[in-house]
Amino acid sequence: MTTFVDRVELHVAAGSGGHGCASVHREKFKPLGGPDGGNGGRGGDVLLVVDQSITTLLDYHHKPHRSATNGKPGEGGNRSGKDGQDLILPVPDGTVVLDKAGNVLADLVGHGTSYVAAEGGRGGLGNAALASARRKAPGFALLGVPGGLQEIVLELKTVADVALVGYPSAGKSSLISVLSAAKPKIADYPFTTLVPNLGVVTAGETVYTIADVPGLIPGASQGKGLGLEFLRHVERCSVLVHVLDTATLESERDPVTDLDIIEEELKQYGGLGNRPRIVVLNKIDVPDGKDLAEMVRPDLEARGYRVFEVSAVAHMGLKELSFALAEMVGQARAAKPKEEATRIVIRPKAVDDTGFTVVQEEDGLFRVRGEKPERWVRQTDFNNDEAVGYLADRLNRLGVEASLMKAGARSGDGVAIGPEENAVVFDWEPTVMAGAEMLGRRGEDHRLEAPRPAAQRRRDKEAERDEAEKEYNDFKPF
Ligand SMILES: Nc1nc2c(ncn2[C@@H]2O[C@H](COP(=O)(O)OP(=O)(O)OP(=O)(O)O)[C@@H](O)[C@H]2O)c(=O)[nH]1
Ligand SMILES: [Mg+2]
Repeated sequence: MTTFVDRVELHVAAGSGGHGCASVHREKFKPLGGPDGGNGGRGGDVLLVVDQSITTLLDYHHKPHRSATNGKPGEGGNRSGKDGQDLILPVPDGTVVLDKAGNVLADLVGHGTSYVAAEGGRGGLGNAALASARRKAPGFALLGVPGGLQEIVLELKTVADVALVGYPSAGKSSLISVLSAAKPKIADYPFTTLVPNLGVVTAGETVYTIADVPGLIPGASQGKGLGLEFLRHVERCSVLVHVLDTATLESERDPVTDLDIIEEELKQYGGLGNRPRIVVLNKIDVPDGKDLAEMVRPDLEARGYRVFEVSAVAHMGLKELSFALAEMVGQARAAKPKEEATRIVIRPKAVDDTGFTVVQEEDGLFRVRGEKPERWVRQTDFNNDEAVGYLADRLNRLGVEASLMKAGARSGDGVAIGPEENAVVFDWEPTVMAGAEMLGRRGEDHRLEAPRPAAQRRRDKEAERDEAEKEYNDFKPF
């Protein structure tokens, strides 16, 4: 059974906003008491939050679809709908968030660091909130905005100060087991370690973490053995340790050749070139091993490496090694700029919410893009003429009409608002949109003067509410 997963695709859906309510206050002997439809609640966000007690992305491997709850619709009597609940997804320290194309969206390091992976939709305003001096009795409300849907990739890059690399069976896991309290699996067959192990070492005043990765073999960069896949777990380390086997029985191997081969594979992986490295010659409890270690030591030192002779099994040279590592980790930490606060909330990249663009596409279609126009379209109940008129007013006030005109759009041209896969397309009627005011002042509800029979009004209202509710209930992102 898998117990460790370090890369998952995650589909997150934030909650949708609840629809606003269009309702008219009713009292005995006071048939039209004014609009009293409440606002819809906000949809919940989906947040990723670093939790250091979590070490694997396994949960998300099993359940890759996560959604926050929707806001509730507003109700008559000025009752607002409840907000949806945020969904908090705990992730391990060192989780990198990427989009499907592989672009890094966030790098989550430090307990409590959080990232809004999908934003909840706004609730729609009820007709009470939409009322104004000019529009005393709006017969419509705004729809809730659908919650954001995101497909993201989570990748775990273990956060360790020291990383051990080397051939299979060189003794990397054995070293972790004797330097720290961690108890990784150790055995005399290659590729015992299938996933990185992490241990905490205390040397004097310094406490640091040490990790190993599955053994590397020649051709790892071409996918031989377990390949280089796990090297991302060493990317964050400040010190690399080459663990070299002085007691291998394979005839074509010796510590210096092993080192060259591992270095070549690291080079293929890339990005680790400037990391300080030291060499550990392990298994000097074996007499031949000790001899070989003495023999290669000058050669390695000539290349500029600090060399440590140790035996993980016989506990030789360990203290010296762990203090040397502590010193190097200390230097690396001192060189690093102090991290401000660990708790940073990173939001998805800010959208410019004031602007919009109008572009004529090859097929003649005019496309309007912009946070506001796109949201307004989603908030509009297209079955309600008054709501459509309100949308036209908003677009007009933002200057969309004028820009379309400037871009050469003429009556009857196709206009799309939104991205290709999710746009509202209509035939442009500038006189209707720009001249919306000419059709009579919107909001002066003729029903105030000549009310429909109460039963009819109730039926209309119920039908409207039913429809809004149905749409709300039907909205299931997955
Ligand atoms: N004699 C001797 N044997 C050792 C020493 N260190 C490790 N070994 C043995 O070498 C074998 C491999 O050790 P591991 O710690 O599992 O090696 P590894 O580098 O983690 O190997 P992979 O996980 O396969 O990459 C085991 O049988 C260990 O007992 C040592 O200092 N002396
Ligand atoms: Mg191992």
